Amino acid sequence: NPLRVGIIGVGTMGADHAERLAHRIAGAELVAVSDPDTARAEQLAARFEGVRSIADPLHLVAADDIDAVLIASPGFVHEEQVLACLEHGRYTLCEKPLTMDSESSLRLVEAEQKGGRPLVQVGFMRRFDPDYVRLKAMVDSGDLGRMLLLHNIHRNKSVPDPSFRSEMIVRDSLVHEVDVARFLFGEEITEITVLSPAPTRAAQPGVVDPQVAVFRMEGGGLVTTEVFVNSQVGYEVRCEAVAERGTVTVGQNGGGLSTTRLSGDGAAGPGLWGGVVPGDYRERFAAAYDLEVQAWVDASRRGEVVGPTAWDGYAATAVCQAGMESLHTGEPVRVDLADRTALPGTG
Ligand code: ISE
Repeated sequence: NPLRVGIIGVGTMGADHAERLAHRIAGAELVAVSDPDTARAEQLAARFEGVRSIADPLHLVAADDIDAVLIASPGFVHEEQVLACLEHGRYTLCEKPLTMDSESSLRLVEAEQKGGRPLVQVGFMRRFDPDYVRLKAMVDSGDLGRMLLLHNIHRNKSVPDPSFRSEMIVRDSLVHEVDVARFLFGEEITEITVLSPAPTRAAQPGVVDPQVAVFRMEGGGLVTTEVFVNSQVGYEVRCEAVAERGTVTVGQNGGGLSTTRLSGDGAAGPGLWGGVVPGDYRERFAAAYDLEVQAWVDASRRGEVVGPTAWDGYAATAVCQAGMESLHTGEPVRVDLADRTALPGTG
């Protein structure tokens, strides 16, 4: 039987996922959507045959014909929605951030563990991006020796939402690099520093953009990240892993199509490269989102959870919370995670 899915939140990502589930994902059936903007939810539902709009997201979770829920609402409503999914035993794919602070994320980790079976996947789609997957395989193979450093660049053309202020850059954008660092190193982050360079005039007054973050890893590795959400140019996500015997880079030239060619000087001159920079994350990570949602559907139908877990969501939230503190002082802030072995159902 197909996995019967409901989507909560019909903003950019919710609508994108609806399209994906309805047309590109095997083994899933989009059944219902829910959003406080009921007119928008109804409009989206009307685009697909047999899909209904349910005003209250918690009613969607509880509906008899729902097996799994994709949560694409804003982070501040995630805790109650994920809890409802856990209570009703719904497989859940929750977009990042898992919740707004580490305490509430930890409550979800604990609630899931008390329920006795994993149900939550967090929407860190980079883990499904074929380029990041290749980079991880190369690092894990050990051919290049131990990984020492990661350098990330994360640029958005602009952010549409006026509420996207300095802290949100940490919580909504930097959080991806937090997960990438934990994923590639396979370790926790123990300290974060967020520095505030002079801001671009394209940012709203008072917003720190760009930002530069430094993470210290458990094993001593360091990660540097530039986040710049009003770069004006396009969506650029790059990651360079530096290991003892070489480096590997993802997303050179914006992660889009890239070309090399001769300069005007002909064969004697230097080579040039150029290409196209994708406009936004839906374009750059289209394959990652497809693979992520397909993996979620396949795993849910097998009664399993794959990919980033509630713990990964919690750890990322805890790092970002420390990052928001560092944003105000420029000083390093320690990240203290809960003792994983002391959680119910583990250790
Ligand atoms: C957005 O929420 C995302 O998740 C994108 O990947 C990120 O690049 C963007 O900055 C966020 O606003």
